[in-house]
Amino acid sequence: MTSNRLDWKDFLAQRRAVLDAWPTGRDVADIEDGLRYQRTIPEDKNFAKVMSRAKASGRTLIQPRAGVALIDDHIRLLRYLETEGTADLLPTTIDAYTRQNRYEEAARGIEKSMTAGTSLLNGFPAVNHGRDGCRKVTEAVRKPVQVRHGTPDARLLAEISLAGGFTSYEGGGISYNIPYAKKVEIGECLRNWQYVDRLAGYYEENGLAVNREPFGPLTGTLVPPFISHTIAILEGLLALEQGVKSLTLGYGQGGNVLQDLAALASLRELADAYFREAGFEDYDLTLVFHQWMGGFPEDEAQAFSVIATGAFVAAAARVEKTIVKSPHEAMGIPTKEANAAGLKATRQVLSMMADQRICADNAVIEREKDLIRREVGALMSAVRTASGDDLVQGIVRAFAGGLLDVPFAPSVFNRGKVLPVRDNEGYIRLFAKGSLPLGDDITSFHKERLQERSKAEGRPVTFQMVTDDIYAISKGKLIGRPK
Ligand code: 8ZB
Repeated sequence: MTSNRLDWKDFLAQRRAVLDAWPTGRDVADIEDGLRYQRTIPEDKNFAKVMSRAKASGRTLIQPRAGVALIDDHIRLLRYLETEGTADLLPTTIDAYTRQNRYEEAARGIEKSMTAGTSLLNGFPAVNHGRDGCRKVTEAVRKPVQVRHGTPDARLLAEISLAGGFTSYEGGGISYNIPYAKKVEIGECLRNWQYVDRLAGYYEENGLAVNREPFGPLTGTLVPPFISHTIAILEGLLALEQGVKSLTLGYGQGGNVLQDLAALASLRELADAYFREAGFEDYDLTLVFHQWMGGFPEDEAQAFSVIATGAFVAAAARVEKTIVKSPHEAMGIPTKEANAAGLKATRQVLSMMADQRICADNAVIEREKDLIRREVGALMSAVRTASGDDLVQGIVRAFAGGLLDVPFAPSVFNRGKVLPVRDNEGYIRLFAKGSLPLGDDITSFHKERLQERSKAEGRPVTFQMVTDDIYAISKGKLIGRPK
């Protein structure tokens, strides 16, 4: 798979239309202005540098999600999370209208929020607030700030974010489409994300480190590690092609501790191997572990326990960053206090674990790592075969043929034939593999493991079992056993 860097002339031609989509686009028309501004940001507020330092020192950093409609409220919220919550890294979570490029509606949301005196948007509408609104936010806090969203066409948001002083940008052409959108064509989305990565690459060429983080957990619903790993690696390759250097790949907690540890160890190893094989050497890879992304218990004490087990795995796996949940997860967007409580619960576990080495040699972890390696290998070579010389085309064809398939995703461009289910120890396995190009050795291993559970529960593996597993953690269990 050769490099397909977006041509600079094409980039600039696109750029005009991108910036015309909303009046605040005009404020970032001078691309050099964004570079000049980023040069004034101190190193310890640069997301890429701070992630890199965490890697060197073996520390796990904590980051919440947070975003409200109005600038001053958003600043108060972030300041609270960095002081009370002890957050190492800050987010700016973008509202749903902005994620869908519906800036008129975001504008009405801002107005209504001002009248109501409270946020009526589910995030920070960064495009509407524009470059200077973003600069106000990023200047008001001490920690690096990342834009977190879920936007299939995130080009204008990226322009405004980088010119606005954010030093990290979440998302990717698969991970912000397949789990988030129903009808966005994959090739078009990937090309729009090439633009985002090219923009980040341009900052890098000018000596300004911009961290990029594909969204690892995808649908957050029983996603087998090899599926999210393959997509993370593909999005990593696409980003590197465009000149991205600081790359954070993610994985969402599955719940079986050994599977999660194996997944995190193999994500690092496999990403490095595939990047190097593709000829990339000059990049800085870090990992993010997401605390449980599925349904949470409503009870706050129970929710804290889910948070703490995630924190334990993050520490044991020695990832550079963990995204923290709150005890309000089951209810929706947390109050600032609940958000800080999730951070502090996580901090406690990480601190107690800081000097411990947990993830040593372990035959089960090795077995799972080897399995993931073979599974990712099967998918990657299928995508490569489908690619010819163009990774974008390869990914489009792979989804069309079901060679890539994300469980429980809303996109019509995703086959949706893969069904995961837990085995008798809670490992996430495949009940239905759809058209995933996995060999018989792999599929029979999955089958055997599921037969064990079937026998233990005295019921066949059915869609009911899948449903039981989806709700199990919210009901206080890992595995959805019959009563
Ligand atoms: C895919 C991410 C879902 C998670 C949280 C949800 C959930 C979304 C906000 C937020 C704080 C926000 N989330 N929007 N958390 N402030 N504006 O993202 O609660 O955990």
